[in-house]
Amino acid sequence: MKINERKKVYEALQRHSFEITLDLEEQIRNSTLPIVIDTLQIIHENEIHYIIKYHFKMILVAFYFQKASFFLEYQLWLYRVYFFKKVDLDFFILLNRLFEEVCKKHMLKLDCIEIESLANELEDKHEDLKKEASYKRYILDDVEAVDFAKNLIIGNSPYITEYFTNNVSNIKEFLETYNTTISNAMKYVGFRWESNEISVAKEHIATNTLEAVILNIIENLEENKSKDKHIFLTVAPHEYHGLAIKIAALVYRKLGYKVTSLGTSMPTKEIKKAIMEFRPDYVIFSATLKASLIDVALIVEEIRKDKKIFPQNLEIGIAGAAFENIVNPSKLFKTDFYLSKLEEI
Ligand code: B12
Repeated sequence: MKINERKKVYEALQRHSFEITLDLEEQIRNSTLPIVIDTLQIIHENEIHYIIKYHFKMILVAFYFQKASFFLEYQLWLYRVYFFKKVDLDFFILLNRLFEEVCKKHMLKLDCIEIESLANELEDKHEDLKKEASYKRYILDDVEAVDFAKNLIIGNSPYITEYFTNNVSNIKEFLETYNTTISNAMKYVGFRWESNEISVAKEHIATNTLEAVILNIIENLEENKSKDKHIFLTVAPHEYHGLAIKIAALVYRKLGYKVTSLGTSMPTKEIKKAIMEFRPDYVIFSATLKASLIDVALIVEEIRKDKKIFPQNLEIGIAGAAFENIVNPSKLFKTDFYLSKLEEI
């Protein structure tokens, strides 16, 4: 598809996002098809709303970046989650076809041709994705990380504190532990949620237990000399995954940087206002959800266009799990850098 066409489809989808998502949700809720009725017995009402919201965002991602693979990767994750919940995965083919029909109602026919071809592509890959979702398991050989994770899930703070006391006495050791045990343990927690073995509540307990101990550990590490550079950290709009930037903020302060962290749930307008107010040297967007890729792309585009922000001496960076598996993320997102690890700053 030519760049202009893809932009047209993307813009049409954005323009009609409200009608499309609302209509689709209604179609699902009012459907009398047995597969939909059965699925709604398993998937909670609120969950359907989120599935449609993320589905729409991932279609935007596919058109914005002209990469159907982003959508298919997301679809595989979705299939894994709902395979474990025993949903008939053919439901998602129906969802895609309904999406296509709804688009045809609200958008120009010409703009829907590419949406139809994306739905066809998914249908072609459906059986393979189903098979992959049914056997793809997260196997973690790191016994220490599994133990660590199990203790996080039950909120065993004394165990976590002792682990850090035994393994971390300086920033280098902290980073080693962070990139191995902690990262693996949290992935393990996520996989247990994905495979329907633990609840969101337990994900929260794990995060809160880790956060309470880890921030205290970093706080007590020795500080480096001041670097006279100001880092500004923020999470992609609409995301709750804020632990990584809380850790990043503290680590960078210890490394001698001046750090301003906006945390989660900041609207784009406020982020831009804050950049103008604080005039940092670097602004870094952290994103974890694949659906946030579109939010990050749009915010970077908006900041770059803003004449009140540029030509300020500002470098824009990205970091977070959402960018994993993307070849050259900084090129794709038109940023100055991408960090896969804290120490890459
Ligand atoms: C804890 C957690 C939550 C917590 C977040 C609490 C909080 N205060 O942060 C809660 C329960 C709120 C949550 C909610 C959701 N989550 Co969640 N969550 C996780 C979990 C288990 C761990 C994330 C985490 O904190 N890791 C520890 C931190 C330190 O590591 P990290 O974020 O991965 O960051 C690393 C790098 O990416 C990088 N990095 C990140 N930011 C930055 C910034 C800088 C400056 C630098 C240098 C580096 C850097 O550094 C870290 C080390 O490598 C992951 C599992 C996983 N695989 O990660 C799922 C996971 C991310 N969640 C997921 C999902 C789907 C959700 C929900 C949609 C559904 C749900 N589970 O409830 C909602 C989303 C709500 C929303 N709008 O954001 C999926 C995402 C799937 C996808 N690919 O899009 C995952 C992967 C679970 C899974 N296996 O399916 N979640």
